[in-house]
Amino acid sequence: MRRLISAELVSEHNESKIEGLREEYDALGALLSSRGIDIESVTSQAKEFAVAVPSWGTGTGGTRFARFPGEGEPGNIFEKLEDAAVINQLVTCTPKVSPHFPWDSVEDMKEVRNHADDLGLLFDAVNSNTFQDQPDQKLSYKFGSLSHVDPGVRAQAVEHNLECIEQGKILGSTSITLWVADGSNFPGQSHFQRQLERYLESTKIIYEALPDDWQLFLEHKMFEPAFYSTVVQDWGTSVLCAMELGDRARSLVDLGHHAPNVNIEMIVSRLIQFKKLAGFHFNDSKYGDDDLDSGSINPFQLFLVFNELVDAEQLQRDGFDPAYMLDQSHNVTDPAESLMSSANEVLRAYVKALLIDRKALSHFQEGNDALMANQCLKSAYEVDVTPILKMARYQKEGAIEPITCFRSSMYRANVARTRAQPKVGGGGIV
Ligand SMILES: [Mn+2]
Repeated sequence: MRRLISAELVSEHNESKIEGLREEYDALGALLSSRGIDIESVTSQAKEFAVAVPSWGTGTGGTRFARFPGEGEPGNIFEKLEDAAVINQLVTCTPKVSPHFPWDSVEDMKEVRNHADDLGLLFDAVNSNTFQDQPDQKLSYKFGSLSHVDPGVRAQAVEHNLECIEQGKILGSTSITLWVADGSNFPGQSHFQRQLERYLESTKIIYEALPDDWQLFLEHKMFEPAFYSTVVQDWGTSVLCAMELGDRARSLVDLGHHAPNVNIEMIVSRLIQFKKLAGFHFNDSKYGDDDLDSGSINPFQLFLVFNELVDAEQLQRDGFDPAYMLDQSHNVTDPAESLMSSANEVLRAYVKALLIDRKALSHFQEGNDALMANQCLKSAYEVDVTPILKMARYQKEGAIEPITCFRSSMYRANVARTRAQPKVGGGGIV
């Protein structure tokens, strides 16, 4: 496996930190032991955790107003994979990349697979794009794609999804995520029911074309780019469509795609209960779909989501196998640093959820002891698990402090010398 940051640099970084880390780790080990928790077992679970990186997240995102790309950003799928490999080398929990087509399409997708193999990366869900027009495209998606009133546009959008599956097969993916921008901007513009019927009709063709070991993930989003209505606007519509399609269709939860203050952890619980949880697009949000870095605004909510996930994992719920991915728009940071920080925050939420005393929690729940039940959750949330995250990375030959190590490697400045100048300008919401 090719490493883009020298192993010597990473081990020098670790050498300077390991002594302090051992002390912190032992102190935390003693605290956890007093609660009946074996730190080594938690660390080994942390080492197994993985969250995928979106290929598009390796570049600067943007808003409707502007995009401010940084020097040395990746300009194609090969460079995106290189950045993803650096991220995984340092954080050790992001071994998969989720590609987006046609952005990541090349003549011979086998070359992409080989490049990823060489870098020690695998592929997560493939993503189709029917929310913008491509230069050589026959019909426009201005008024929708899979639910468009024109059967020709719907057929074109279906065809694109089938091509995405073919490309995904070459890459070794086993799922496709559908997010469509279809909706309306004016009351009266679209007939809600007929629009959803057309969406389902198109989606059924995609579902039928899935290889036997593939799943179809349906991603809902409340608003944007359509600002009055969206065809798959919430988890209710998403799960109804998934139920209509069949067992291999499930609902994907993007944390930013809900109204403010929605109880997302409860949605997660419902989807688990009915075997309809596809997985996640992790990010954070303050007002709407802000696409902010995971754990940067509301880390407690992220913890509560993982409380549900760990509960299902420990109960070994039938059919529970969610796909974890980051989906953020990095506007003011180096995308690699944001992705490293976010992978760490998602892992942190998972590890904290592992510390919850579920027997005690259940006891308080059954006894209607609301206050103690809440304190039981909080006592896990309040533990600083940083030493476990660091030790998990150290034991997997990653970096104890990934962002510090990344900066000292000068990776970005080095690739900026050979990569094409980034394009400045227009909006770039993805
Ligand atoms: Mn998403």
